[in-house]
Amino acid sequence: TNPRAEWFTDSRFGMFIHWGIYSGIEGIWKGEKIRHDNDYAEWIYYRNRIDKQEYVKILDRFKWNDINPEEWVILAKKAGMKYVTFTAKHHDGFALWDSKVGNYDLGDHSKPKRDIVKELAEACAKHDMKLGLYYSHWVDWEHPHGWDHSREIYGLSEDKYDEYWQDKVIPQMRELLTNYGEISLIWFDMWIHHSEAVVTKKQLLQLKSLIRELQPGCLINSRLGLSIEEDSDIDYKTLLDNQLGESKENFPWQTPATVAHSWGFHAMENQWKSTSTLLNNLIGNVSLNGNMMLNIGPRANGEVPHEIAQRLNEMGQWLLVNGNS
Ligand code: FUL
Repeated sequence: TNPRAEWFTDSRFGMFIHWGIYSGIEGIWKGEKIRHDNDYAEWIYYRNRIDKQEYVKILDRFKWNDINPEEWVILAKKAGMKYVTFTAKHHDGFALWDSKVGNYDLGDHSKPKRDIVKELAEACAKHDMKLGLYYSHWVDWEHPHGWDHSREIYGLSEDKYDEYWQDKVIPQMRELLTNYGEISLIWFDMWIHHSEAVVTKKQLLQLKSLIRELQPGCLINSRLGLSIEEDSDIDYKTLLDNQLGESKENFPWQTPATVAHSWGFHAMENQWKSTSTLLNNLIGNVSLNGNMMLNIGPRANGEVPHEIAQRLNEMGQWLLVNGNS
């Protein structure tokens, strides 16, 4: 067993937070009729080939005074969750902290200047909550040499990709692991194996050693792109619902889950799971020694949709009576 991951296996229940520029678009771009298999709100920039300047301008509409990440942490606490994982950088490449790497980050595009990672880190410290960060390392739609499906068609050169890696991924991860106190886990997001991708094993190992060097206690998921079988130093597996058969093996694992469908806030959401379904999923995971990380997609003003808040509160009430701690 992996002593680093003990707290994680014991935690059982965490909160995933998808929030970014896309939250202000709410899932539909200029009357878009969804015809793609991927209709996630957080994929809208890519799906509609939105112009980068136009995309970042969405931030001008954000009501900065209303946004208070502490409310997300308080909700997590009430739900009985033990950690939160925030999308510091999603596939759109926009950094939701005050990054000195480039100028595609909240420090350069919010007035007054905001740093959501910092605010969240402070709220977590205050409420005794562990903080994890989602970082899209493999996919980056903003950087000219980052990976996306359409660029791949023209053939991405490994040299150019390495420029993206060394100029953006490594220095940004260094910032995240240096400036915000303890980071309990990183949730990388690469759903294919590195042998099928432009990213190399060498790059992934470089990223892993950076984390081990700066935050030796920080957990790393299998979506770094290296499997646990290949590298026993990976801390936990990311499993999807249809992979739960695998979960009986002896390693820490987690399934990420949504309350409805999209991860980012979507105005047309209509497939809300019931509280009892969500509780059943949680219990199912726990019975197989796993974790469930349930997602909230707050609106641009930070508000958590009431459908989600209600279910989380109900789960918390159930856990108060039936849970262990
Ligand atoms: C996927 C991403 O493509 C989705 O947008 C979302 O973040 C989900 C948790 O992981 O790989």
